[in-house]
Amino acid sequence: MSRIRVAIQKSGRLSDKSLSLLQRCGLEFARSKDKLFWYGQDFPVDLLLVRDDDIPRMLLDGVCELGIVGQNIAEEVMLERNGGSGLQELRKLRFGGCRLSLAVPEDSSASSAADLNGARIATSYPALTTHLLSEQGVSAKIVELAGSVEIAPGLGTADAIADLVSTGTTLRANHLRELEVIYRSTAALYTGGQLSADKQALLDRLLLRLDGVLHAEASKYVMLHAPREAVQTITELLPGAEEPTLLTLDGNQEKVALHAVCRETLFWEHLEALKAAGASAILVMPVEKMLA
Ligand code: PRT
Ligand code: ZN
Repeated sequence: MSRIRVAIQKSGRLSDKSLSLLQRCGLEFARSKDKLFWYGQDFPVDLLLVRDDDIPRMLLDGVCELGIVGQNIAEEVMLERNGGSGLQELRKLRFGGCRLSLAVPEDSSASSAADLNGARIATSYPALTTHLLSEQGVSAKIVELAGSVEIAPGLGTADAIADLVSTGTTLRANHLRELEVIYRSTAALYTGGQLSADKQALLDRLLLRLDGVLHAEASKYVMLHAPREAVQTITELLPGAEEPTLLTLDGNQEKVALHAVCRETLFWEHLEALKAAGASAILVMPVEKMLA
């Protein structure tokens, strides 16, 4: 029987969330001694634990059928190969979010990407940065660095950097100012190309489970008390909710209990708006799995 292999990052920012996502899809693995290959139990999907930078190439070389990696890395590899196809993004995932930003020393007079024409820009993403800048008509001299990009301007080896940012702490610690976001990235699930019919059937089963998990993550089950006349307004305020269930409250004619599944992220602002519309006793519960 066919099996498929999923490559995930061995140790880094994406590791725990990638593994936990697969586990929530019902996959369980026998952890092997060498720790690089974990055999899938019950479901024929095995795990490869590798450096994130190796994942796109492993997909293109057919070493594995699936991989979870940052879009930043997948895009870089695709552009390196002149957009030469190969990687296909199957699903965006809800972790690993960051932005690729241009940054300059705090005292620089640059105010936008256009001011970096002809400048030396240090980055670990040379192809992506060149591509994004050229879309803006900016041509820069790329200084490729594998890591510690943020120290290049201080060392005098670059005038600016293009690096991943999440909180901005690294930029501030190095006296750099974020000039412009040029790309936004999240982790995503990729495949490397055409699969045989039996592997495709396996992938389809896995994607069905994955979609269930991803929808459930964004969804919440909401229970609240609503004045009868505000039911319509309150339902419209619940993001992505359709046809709520209404239940009578014993001994209370003015209010009903309203239960609904919100299929989109429920922010504090939504809850505040519900309260303002007359909702009370609001309970928000996680949804563990969801199949349409
Ligand atoms: O060893 P291996 O090669 O597998 O790991 P790695 O060190 O290359 O990658 P890792 O674990 O650091 O990042 C893996 C992926 O996480 C990246 O490819 C991105 O898709 C995503 N990601 C999300 C980030 C960040 N956020 C991030 N903040 N990757 C790197 N950073 C770095 C950034 O380069 C900078 O040095 O964090 C610093 C900035 O963070 P703030 O919070 O100070 O702004
Ligand atoms: Zn890496």
